[in-house]
Amino acid sequence: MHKDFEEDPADAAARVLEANWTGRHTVPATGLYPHQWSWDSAFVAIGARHRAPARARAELVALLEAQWPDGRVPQIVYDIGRDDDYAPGAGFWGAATSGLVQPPVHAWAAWLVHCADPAGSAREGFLARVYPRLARWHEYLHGRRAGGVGLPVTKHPWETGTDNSPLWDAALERVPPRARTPVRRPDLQHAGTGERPGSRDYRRYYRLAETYRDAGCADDVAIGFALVCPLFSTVLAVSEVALARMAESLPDGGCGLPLPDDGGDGRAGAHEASAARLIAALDEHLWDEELGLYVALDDTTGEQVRRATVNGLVPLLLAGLPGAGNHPPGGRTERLLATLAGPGFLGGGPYLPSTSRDDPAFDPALYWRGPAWFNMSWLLLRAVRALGRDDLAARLRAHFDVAAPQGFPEYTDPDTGAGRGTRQFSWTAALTLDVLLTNEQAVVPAP
Ligand code: 2M8
Repeated sequence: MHKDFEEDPADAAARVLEANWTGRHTVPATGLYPHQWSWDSAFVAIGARHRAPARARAELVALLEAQWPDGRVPQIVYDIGRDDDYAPGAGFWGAATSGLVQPPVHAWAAWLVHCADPAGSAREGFLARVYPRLARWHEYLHGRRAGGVGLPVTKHPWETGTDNSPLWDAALERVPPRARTPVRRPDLQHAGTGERPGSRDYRRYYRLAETYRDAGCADDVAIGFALVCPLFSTVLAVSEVALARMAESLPDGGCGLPLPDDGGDGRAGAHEASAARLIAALDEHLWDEELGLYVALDDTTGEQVRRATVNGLVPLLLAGLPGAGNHPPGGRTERLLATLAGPGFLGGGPYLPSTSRDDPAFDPALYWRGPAWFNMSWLLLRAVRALGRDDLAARLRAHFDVAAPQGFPEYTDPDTGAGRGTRQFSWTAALTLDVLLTNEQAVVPAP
């Protein structure tokens, strides 16, 4: 019998995080992803907080140290010694980090990390250290990244974290599949071509990244891709609530940072208000009554992108947020739960697919177009737990049972649970650890 079968799954998961720790941060996977990735580090910290809270804090602090002066937290912080092992690298950006971003899960992660070890956090002054940077990160998203409907736009599929989702297909089609920079694919040494985006998509990815880079990563220049994503907007709202809890916990209510214009209730009140604004905009502009979930919005055309993906279920998290009021309105929570349990998602097979089984692009093997990802199972698990739906929670939790026996794969087939992509993948290990070691019911716990 393989060693992992004998080992306690939590010990096996902790071992993966240990192996992927470089001394400064945790790589998502030593071969395929050899640098520090933004939202991966947030998920890693969420898992690491249980057994290595100081490490979890260090993970987030290291990422936030790479913050740009304009407030953005970069998608990738490069390990320069390994620049040939992933493309595009630091040489492409002419900088130590990528100029793109990823979904803002960080403040939520930082709050969960704090709550797991408040004494250690206080000893290190963790909140006082990270809160101002996280607040500036959100200001960047609310300011320079505000789209027409007041929700943040993503400027590249890589920024969505769900890179190859059919949500981005139509917008990507408009990008010429020609880049000046030769496209290198070191990723294909570590994952099958059938599991990764195709070369035409990669040429478009490069073209967009090049255009953004050459515009000095300025956000007021149209580069041909500006998409509002329900997942990105939702985690920003959850993270705003986490920032409110942080501000309340700090002795000066927020490190003496200036109050935003509408900060009548102090910084905590301003974060709550900001979450409420995001939620209202999401409800007004991203709901799709026919599909029974939220969809993306193309900020260039003003049109909704009507594709059913797991991104559109993630707003269920907002139903469990304290202070989110009557959200989602008009029975939408029940409708979302029905979609989650319906044939396109959990009703059609054992694990939660990234793209609905009913969508024409559904492919159980292809990266973000069908496979079940552990971070998505984790986000929805948190949502349904907060809503007291133990039946759905048990279904989502079952995904984590197949992680350790298969060496913590990057994702799995949504029907068979067979591992796909790379192995010893950090967020799979971290979130498995979290599911095994916590029973938290609240989306954002009280201090
Ligand atoms: C994947 O994205 C990178 C680019 O950022 C890639 O495909 O090379 C995505 O799954 C993304 O969500 C993730 O953060 C990254 C590292 O795990 O890999």
